Amino acid sequence: MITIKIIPMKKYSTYLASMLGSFLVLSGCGNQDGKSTSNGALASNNAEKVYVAPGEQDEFYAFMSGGYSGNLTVYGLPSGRMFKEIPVFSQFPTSGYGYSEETKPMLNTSFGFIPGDDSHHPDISQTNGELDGRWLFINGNNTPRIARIDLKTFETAEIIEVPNSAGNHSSSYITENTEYVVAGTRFSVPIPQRDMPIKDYKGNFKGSLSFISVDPEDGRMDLKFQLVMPGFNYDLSHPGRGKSHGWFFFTTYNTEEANSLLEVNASQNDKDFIAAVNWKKIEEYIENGGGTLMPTNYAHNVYSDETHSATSTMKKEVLTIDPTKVPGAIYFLPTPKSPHGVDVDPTGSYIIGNGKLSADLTIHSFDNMIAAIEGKKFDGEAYGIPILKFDDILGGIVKSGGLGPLHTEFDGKGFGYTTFFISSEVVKWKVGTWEVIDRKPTYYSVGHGMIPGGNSRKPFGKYFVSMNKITKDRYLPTGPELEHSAQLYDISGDKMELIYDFPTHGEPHYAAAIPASILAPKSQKIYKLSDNEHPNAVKSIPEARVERDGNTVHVYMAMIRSHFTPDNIEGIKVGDKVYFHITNHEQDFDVPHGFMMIGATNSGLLIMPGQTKTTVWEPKQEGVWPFYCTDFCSALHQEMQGYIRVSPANSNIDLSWSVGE
Ligand code: K7E
Ligand code: CUA
Repeated sequence: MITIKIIPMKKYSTYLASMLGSFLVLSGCGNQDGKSTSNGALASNNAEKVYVAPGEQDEFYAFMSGGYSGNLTVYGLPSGRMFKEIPVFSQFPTSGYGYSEETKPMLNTSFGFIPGDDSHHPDISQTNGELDGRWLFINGNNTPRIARIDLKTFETAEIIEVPNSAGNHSSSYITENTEYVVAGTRFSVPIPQRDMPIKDYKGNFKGSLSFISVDPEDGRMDLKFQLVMPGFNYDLSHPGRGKSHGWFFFTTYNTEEANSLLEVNASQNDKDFIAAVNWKKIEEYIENGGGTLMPTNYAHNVYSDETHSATSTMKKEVLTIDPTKVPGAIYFLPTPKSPHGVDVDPTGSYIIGNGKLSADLTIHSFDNMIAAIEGKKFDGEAYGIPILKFDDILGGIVKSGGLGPLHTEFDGKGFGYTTFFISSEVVKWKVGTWEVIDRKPTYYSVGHGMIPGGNSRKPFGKYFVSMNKITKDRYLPTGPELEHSAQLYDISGDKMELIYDFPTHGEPHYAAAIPASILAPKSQKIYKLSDNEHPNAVKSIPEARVERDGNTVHVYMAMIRSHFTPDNIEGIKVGDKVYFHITNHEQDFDVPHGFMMIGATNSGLLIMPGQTKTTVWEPKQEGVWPFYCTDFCSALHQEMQGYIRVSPANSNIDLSWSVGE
């Protein structure tokens, strides 16, 4: 017992000392630089670069993942102004998402109703490798899910659960025609899940890589197949593009297959792997009848803009692929130092491994990889999957001089920008010559960086956003909890220039941005009342009514500036369950109405023009109880209210309702 503990602890402390040592030295000088450069950043020409005058609009939309908020926030660039929080995996009282009867099914999973998650990586749909601005995909990391956001309505349109997965981290990146959105498991687990000793992990746990097809017309997702890979940790992923379209690359760490104190035990191998997956080969294999259907259970939740309601369907099987059965489809690229991000340059020629315990960036060449595969130059295999030789596939090394590279973005002008967590900086380097061009500090400990379109064949290389993990002294203190900090760099010139800081919500691991000129013209303004197919919609005032069915009461209600129809209801009894189905009759942009009922153990609702939403109230006490509109909708907003008379459970007062009487 004792020896087992002592050996790793020794390594552990050496390792920690070396990592912390460099962290303290580098972030220490980063701090001091901070004081001086931040004065430089206040130069008036920099202020002008981010100043969006009152009434003017931003150049880009930036969608920042919400991390542990489970949501997605929308910002303008360069102003850093927040426009909206889009609820995705979490209940959201602001709008009633996840609380209204219509949206509860969106949060259904095989584990039941889950009101929160941890969202990491948004990615915008593409056509021919360019952002098309139709949808945005984002992963739920904890209870493995992928959501699709409709970029016309900026609402969550669909959530698909990913079975046989745990820690859906290498997600939700898309191929260059949005053929697939992928998911990869961070934690390998028994597949199928079963009761077994944890110590038997090695060789028995598996990691799934899931390919989810996206319907080119309506964006609907469908889990096409799942590769059942060796039990490593699959961390991040990126699609090939251009010449490497048809391939997908996934980083792994913990090829040691350790199941305890990974901090030490998963850092033993000098190199882990990037898994290169030829998904077109796998498609062929499936077309020829390959793959095995495995029984499973996962939720597929779809929201309809016509019925304004979501439905949840439980799916019962998944097509699994044994990688050793598809020769030529999967290879391992040895990559030093526990790589975190894997990124592919806009031409698709280079695959960048960001070895997080390293100073250097390993660049694999796609052409070299293909040549090595064709020459069958392998360096052994892992669980039947061929390992290519490091030197054969190497395209170059960026001797960065930084420490702890995590992620790389591209500007479309031939440069890569890599974030370094430990040395708190972003380093600009030249694709092909691998020389370092520029470096700037970040405040502090940057995770991902983001360039609008940086994940596509055509980036818009004007700004770089650094998403930092530590905020410390950047803003006024707000108690122990600080929002994370983003920093905006102007990258239009040779040298990067830090021009702005702004706080972000939750933990934006990654972000995706797109020119406003692509999205803004398509942004929907209202829902047409005439298209409303909600089964409980009140589309004309005479349809407003109240109906009793045993102890259940349905209130079919309409709202328009500045009253509810009906607004007085009598004949409700203690112990009833009252459903309010409320339709907003406005047909003007930006005129929502809200609804809150005293004592309702639920959030309120915010109902958009033309939309119907439902909430439940269970009156517990006799009396006359008000409800009101929560959104200041007109000069007579305070008049937008109503009463419900609640009588004893045994009373015989008839149900009645009225407005204006
Ligand atoms: Cu935070 Cu992409 Cu989840 Cu790196 S990940 S930082
Ligand atoms: Cu409707 Cu305020």
